Amino acid sequence: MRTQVGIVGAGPAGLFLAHLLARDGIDCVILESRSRTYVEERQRAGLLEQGTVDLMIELGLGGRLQREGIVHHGLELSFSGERHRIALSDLTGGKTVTIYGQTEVVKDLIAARLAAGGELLFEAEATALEGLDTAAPKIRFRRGGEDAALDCDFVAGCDGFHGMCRPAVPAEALAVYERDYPFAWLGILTQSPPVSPELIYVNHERGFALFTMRSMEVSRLYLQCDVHEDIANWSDRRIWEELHRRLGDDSGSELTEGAVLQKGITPMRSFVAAPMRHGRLLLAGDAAHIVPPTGAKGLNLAVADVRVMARALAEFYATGSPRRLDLYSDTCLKRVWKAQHFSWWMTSMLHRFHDHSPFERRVQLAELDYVTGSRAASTALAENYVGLPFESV
Ligand code: RFL
Ligand code: PHB
Repeated sequence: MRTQVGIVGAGPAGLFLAHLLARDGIDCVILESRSRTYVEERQRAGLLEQGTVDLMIELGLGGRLQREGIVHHGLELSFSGERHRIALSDLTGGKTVTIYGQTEVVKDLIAARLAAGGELLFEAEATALEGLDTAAPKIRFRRGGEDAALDCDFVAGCDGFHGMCRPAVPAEALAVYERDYPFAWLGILTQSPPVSPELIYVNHERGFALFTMRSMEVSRLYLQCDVHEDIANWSDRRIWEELHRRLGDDSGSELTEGAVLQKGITPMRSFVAAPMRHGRLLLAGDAAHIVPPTGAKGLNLAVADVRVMARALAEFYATGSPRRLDLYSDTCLKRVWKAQHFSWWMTSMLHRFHDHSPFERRVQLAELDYVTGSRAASTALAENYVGLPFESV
């Protein structure tokens, strides 16, 4: 089997890349280790930056997004028992964010890719990369119990944090920067209307909470919990009680309870591997970097990476020039590090740290008071949250 760009992984990075390449007439094949249903049902992100929404529309993939996505013009920060609104649109010259589940993005991209006759192989697990230092790399993969190989010009490593592409780079060629947090998020998906039309981020004595949504009928709710927490210790009753408490919903009338459709625990991590290119292997999305979800940046960063990658590959195939490919890693990392800073900052400002002294706790609350009280500080939060402009190269 042969193609121009062999893509490992059908998450947001791999799928957006395939659509961008197809638009430029570049041939690609996606190998995905999981089944189509598994990939489409995996509960993850929910918040799209304006630039991600614009790209879906530009690629002709925005039909359902424009009908079903929920456009948000602001968010709320809750601390010391009070809620404060950050007017995202007013502070950013009219920019918005859109609630549309990653599950829905992935479904739309897969359906459109298959309808266009794109090669997207499910249950095809990449097992080894060869010849990354040559102009003819090869991806070995396993499908239906058989070993096979995909010959290509470039390998796009879009296989997420636990994938095999990043480990295929010799350790001495990769610098790793990371930070683990001493807490995790317990997330539930529930058949109940959102508490409020806008997202509420809560800094509470008992820990962080986030009230978000997937539609006007389905909510997505998160609680800060211990990093070693066992989900078996969290009955639905205990989860609802904790959510009411952190929301300050003493009467129980604000947050409507509903059937819990899904629940799980996500560890929090900041991670960057650099450079994002090794020979003919280009890494993108979670394969190269992870942010804690507090800033809602993971999916959006994956999309920003593959925009840069597709443009570089298009220039290479059109002119033979490797100029943009040579700039790929540095261009992406500029945005990645700003998103790292923002995600770390939001995480630090909004969570309870058990090793914080009373002094550090008061400084944290003072920061929240400043961010919500100062137009300059609110603007800094807002412009990062809606998404920084794309770098032009
Ligand atoms: P993905 O989505 O992990 O996709 C990688 C794909 O590669 C496949 N794969 C392989 N395929 C073939 N061969 C192999 N050897 C393979 N190994 C792996 C995997 O099966 C998978 O299908 O990475 P990608 O494309 O880089 O996308 C990244 C995003 O999924 C991730 O950053 C976001 O979900 C993060 N995130 C959020 N991002 C946002 O922008 N906004 C949010 O609101 C937001 N909220 C979240 C989040 C992530 C969360 N969790 C669960 C980590 C909330 C949560 C709770
Ligand atoms: C979500 O809707 O799942 C979501 C929204 C905002 C975040 C994280 C997750 O910061």
